[in-house]
Amino acid sequence: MKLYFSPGTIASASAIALEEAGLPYEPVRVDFAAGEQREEPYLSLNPKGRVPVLITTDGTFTETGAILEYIAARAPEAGLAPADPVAQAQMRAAMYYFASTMHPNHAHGRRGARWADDPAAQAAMAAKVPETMTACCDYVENHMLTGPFILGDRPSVADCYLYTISTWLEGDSVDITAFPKLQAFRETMAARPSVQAVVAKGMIPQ
Ligand SMILES: N[C@@H](CCC(=O)N[C@@H](CS)C(=O)NCC(=O)O)C(=O)O
Repeated sequence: MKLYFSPGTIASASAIALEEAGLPYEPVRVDFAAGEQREEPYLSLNPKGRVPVLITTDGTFTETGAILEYIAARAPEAGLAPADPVAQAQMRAAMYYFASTMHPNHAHGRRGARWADDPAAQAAMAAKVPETMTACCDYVENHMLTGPFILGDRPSVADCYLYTISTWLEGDSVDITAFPKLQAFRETMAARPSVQAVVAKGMIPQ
């Protein structure tokens, strides 16, 4: 498999899951500074101009939640997605929340041009990020982290997603010390060999 990534992005979630699953992959860096994600040949891989892209023998996949579920299904022995439908729905609820709410809130900080041309409007969106991301952390702390992990005692691909987003919090001016469960979760995940391997590959800047 090939995983297209840029350091510090949501693509790290898929890399962590691949490491957890024990599936070999080649990380391929996309140079955001050079705008490679918005040009050919990258646009032929992902017309959305975003990372991640996962190329597999089954096809080419985009969207973090879909990639994570594909990885979990490819390595059932790793137990990265539950068989129980209730736990599955809980895991998906977390991932949909990250994709539809928490990640877009973060993106309002540096990617405001997606939503407004007016520099003042972009600055207003960026100024709101600490507040909206803090509200998301409050939700995660009090309603999502039911144990050390999202599903309680056992890690799932949703935790790979949350860990990656949690690495953005200082940059978003969120005071993580206000969220002890989330802080403990981040420390637990950072100590896992999967995360350490992804850091060693330069995908999560330290
Ligand atoms: N819904 C997509 C979002 C992917 C996304 O927005 N990726 C960002 C990096 S975190 C990106 O590629 N941005 C490049 C750009 O905006 O030019 C997913 O979850 O995979």
